[in-house]
Formats: sequence, C-alpha cells, structure tokens
Amino acid sequence: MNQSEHLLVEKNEGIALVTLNRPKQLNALNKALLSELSEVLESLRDATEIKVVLLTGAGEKAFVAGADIKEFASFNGAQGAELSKEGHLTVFNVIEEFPKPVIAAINGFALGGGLELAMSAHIRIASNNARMGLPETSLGLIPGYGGTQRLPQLIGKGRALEMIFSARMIDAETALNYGLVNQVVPQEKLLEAAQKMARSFMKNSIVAMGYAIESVNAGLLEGSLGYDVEVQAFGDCFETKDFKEGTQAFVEKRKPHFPGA
Ligand code: DAK
Repeated sequence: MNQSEHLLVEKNEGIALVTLNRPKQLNALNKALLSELSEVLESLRDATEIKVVLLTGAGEKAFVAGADIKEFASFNGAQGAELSKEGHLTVFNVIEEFPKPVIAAINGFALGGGLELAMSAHIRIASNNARMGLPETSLGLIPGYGGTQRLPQLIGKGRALEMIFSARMIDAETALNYGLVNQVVPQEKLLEAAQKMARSFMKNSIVAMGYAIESVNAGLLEGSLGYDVEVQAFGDCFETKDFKEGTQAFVEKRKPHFPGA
C-alpha cells in the first residue's frame, strides 16, 4: 500500500483503490489533497497493470463532505475562480476523461465538492446510509467543481436545480431512483460490490472502454460532434491488439485474453 499525507493507494490484481484519507474532517477536499489526487491519477493513468480505479473515503461516515470550508472561506472572486479552474483541469476533468473506468464507492456523505468528485467518476455505487447533496447555495455559492453541469446530465435539469436550490440531501434510494447512482448496497458490502463490478469490466477490452469514454464525453460536451468522435474512435479500435484478440477468440470459440493495447 502507498500512502501520502491525505491518500491511501492499494493496488491489487489490476484494481487501484484510492482512499481519500482525512476522516476527522469527513475527507473534506483541501488543496493539498486535490494536488496529491492529481499526481496519483497521473501515475495510475500510465500504469499498464492498472485497469480500473476505485475512489472511496476513509471511515464509515463520509465519502467526502465537500470542499474544505475553512480553507476557502476567506477567498475573493479571483481566488475562487482560479481554484475552480485548477480543480477542473487537474482532478475533475481528469477523472471524467480517464481512459480506464473510474468507480466512486460512496460510503456516506457525498456533499458539495464530494458529490462533484463522485459525479466526475464514470460509475457510482452507494452504501445504503449514503446521503448526497449540493449544499453550496446555503453557503452563498454555486457548485464550482462541475456540479452545475454533471448533475443535470445525470438526473435532468428540474431535479438538479431542485437539489441546488434546496441545498437538501437525498438518501441512497432516492439517488438510485434519480439515476445519480448505479447501485445501492449495504455499507459492509460496498467495496466488495465495487470490486466485483471492476472485475466484470476487466474481462473486456479496457482500450475499447477508453474509446467509449471519449465518445460518450464528446457527445455530452460537444453535442453532435460526438458522432464524429465516435466514428474516429470506432475506426481506431480496429488498429488495436485487443480488437484482434477479441475477434480471434470469438472465431476460435475461446475466452479472450486482452493485452490492453
Ligand atoms: N469542510 C471542512 N470541515 C468539514 C467539512 C467541510 N466541508 N465537513 C465537515 N467538516 C468537519 C467539521 O468541521 C468537524 O470538524 P471539527 O469541528 O470536529 O474540527 C468534522 O468534520 C466532523 O463534522 P461534524 O461534527 O459536523 O459531523 P456531523 O456528523 O455533526 O455532521 C455533516 C456531518 C456532513 C452534516 C456536517 O459536517 C456538514 O454539514 N458538513 C458541511 C457540509 C457542507 O456544507 N459541505 C460543503 C459544501 S460546499 C470551490 C470549489 C468548490 C467548492 C467550493 C469552492 N472553489 C474552486 C474555490 C465546493 C463547495 C462545497 O463543497
């Protein structure tokens, strides 16, 4: 296990489990944690042995209870905008565009920047005690790490604005009904469920998943240009070793062993 000041990173059989580790502050996101997370993401992106990344919070109470309120309380407009931009570029967009599946295992409160972090992941699994919300308007703010964009993408504009206006939390079952999370499981089964899902993905071509992530994101961000990106990415798949292995395995009536290239 690797440990930095605010993160634990465990790598096991192709899965990297990244635990945000400030449990006394309910894993609130401060600048130091975000900077460590940015570095870890960069190294996991290049690590060929890692196929899927899981993100979770330390302790039983919170995934992440938001950006660190004590840290940004004294910011002015320019500092706020700068930090928001830096966060987008170094962490939140990096996760959204990560070329391997990223699953957020939401083990309790996911509020503000914490829910925004979970929403930048490709998949969310929540424990049954999880509570999610964007309480920024109760602090005189709006979500600043992508929440105004990703929440309506996931649950629709009306529900997203209701959550933002009310600043209220929703429980795991409501989040499941809204489509905000993919699955809800008892807390003690959360990591097991996330790992099980990760393993089910790893049977398939991670390279193809990277292209799928790129195409889906292009459609959400750039509208009809998404089709062009899909066409290009589809063509690129034909040049991969994974494609050759996948089709050959089908013809030979055996399971594929994707080289991941
Ligand atoms: N920041 C800093 N510390 C936090 C925190 C947070 N977001 N959330 C909890 N803590 C700390 C508490 O202060 C407390 O520390 P001590 O007082 O013991 O030193 C400790 O964690 C335990 O929390 P509680 O004692 O409050 O625990 P409870 O079980 O009573 O309550 C709670 C749990 C999650 C309901 C409560 O802690 C809570 O309401 N937390 C704050 C939730 C929240 O409003 N989060 C912030 C959302 S706004 C930005 C970009 C994005 C953002 C901001 C700026 N820029 C680019 C500048 C995003 C903003 C947000 O995330």
